[in-house]
Amino acid sequence: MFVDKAKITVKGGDGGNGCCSFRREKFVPKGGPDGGDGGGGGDVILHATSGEQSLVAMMYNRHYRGERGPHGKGKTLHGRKGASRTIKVPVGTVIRDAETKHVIVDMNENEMIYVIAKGGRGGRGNARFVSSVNRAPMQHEEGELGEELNVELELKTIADIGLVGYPNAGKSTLLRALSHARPKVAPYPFTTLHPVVGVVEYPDYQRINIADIPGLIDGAHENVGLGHEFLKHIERTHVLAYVLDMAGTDGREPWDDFRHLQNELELYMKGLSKRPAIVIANKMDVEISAENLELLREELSNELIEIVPISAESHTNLEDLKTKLFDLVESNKAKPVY
Ligand SMILES: Nc1nc2c(ncn2[C@@H]2O[C@H](COP(=O)(O)OP(=O)(O)OP(=O)(O)O)[C@@H](O)[C@H]2O)c(=O)[nH]1
Ligand SMILES: [Mg+2]
Repeated sequence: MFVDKAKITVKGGDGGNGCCSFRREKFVPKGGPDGGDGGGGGDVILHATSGEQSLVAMMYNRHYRGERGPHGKGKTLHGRKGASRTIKVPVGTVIRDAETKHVIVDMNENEMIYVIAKGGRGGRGNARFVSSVNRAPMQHEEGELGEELNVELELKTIADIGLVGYPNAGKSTLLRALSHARPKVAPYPFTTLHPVVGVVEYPDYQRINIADIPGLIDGAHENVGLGHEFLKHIERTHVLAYVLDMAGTDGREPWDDFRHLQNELELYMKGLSKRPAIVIANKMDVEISAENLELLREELSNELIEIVPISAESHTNLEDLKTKLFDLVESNKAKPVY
């Protein structure tokens, strides 16, 4: 199951109480205060990792707590620090305060760590309060409470490249051919129901991420089809790759597809269609495609966009495409995307 929104409660562990105690031992009169400090409560920590693709775990578990710090004891035994609780989230998870809706943190980098709820400090034991005028203090502190808050998590996929196309254009077939990701492929629209990120590897250990995004149709920005729920996963990709069905399998023309897709993106978010982009002309193994490719080149002759003909199914020209995708990502990487 794919979940890209969740609401959870996080609470740092409470600190343990400081102890009030006096040393009592045979032949040691007036042993003095020996109450130890309470341990600090454990934190709740967010950890962004590329190993997670969805927030599904948070649907089943909505409460996350750090461990309480143990109380201090006599003989100046201090409590240890309570164990912290780590929540793994996919890269690209934005965390908001559930009440104010303010963004607390954007977990936008792999292996990023953030303490979302601090554990409370442990209280001091009476051994800490000795002074020259008070040799037998009874004073000791309670542990502080751990921080508690309600937060909303929203996943906005981050990838170098987003595959944008109508249903059935062959986006998932392409991602399967380029990476180890295994999105489902089938000859009916809306096979892909949620974004899948695949890693494309290059001989010199370089890699780029490509996100397969569910098919868009006209009106997607108004929530037609799978709608803008999924357009948000395109927002944070550096480069857009328009995947066009050159065979016109579903009775549309590829150049119309290209214009309509651009239009949908622009209506959803101003400037989105101006992102660096490339056109992937797919299904070139079908006979009619060659003719359509010529027409597409003519139609787009005024645009500064490169058109790469391929066949995702028969793996034709994929090496060339890989190189071009890499170069495009490299030359646009420095610019932040939001
Ligand atoms: N002839 C031919 N068929 C292809 C090619 N690439 C994909 N297909 C077929 O097109 C159909 C749709 O492919 P998918 O990869 O599922 O398409 P998609 O763009 O991911 O579709 P959605 O997930 O519904 O948006 C499947 O039947 C594929 O076998 C290609 O290069 N040539
Ligand atoms: Mg698909």
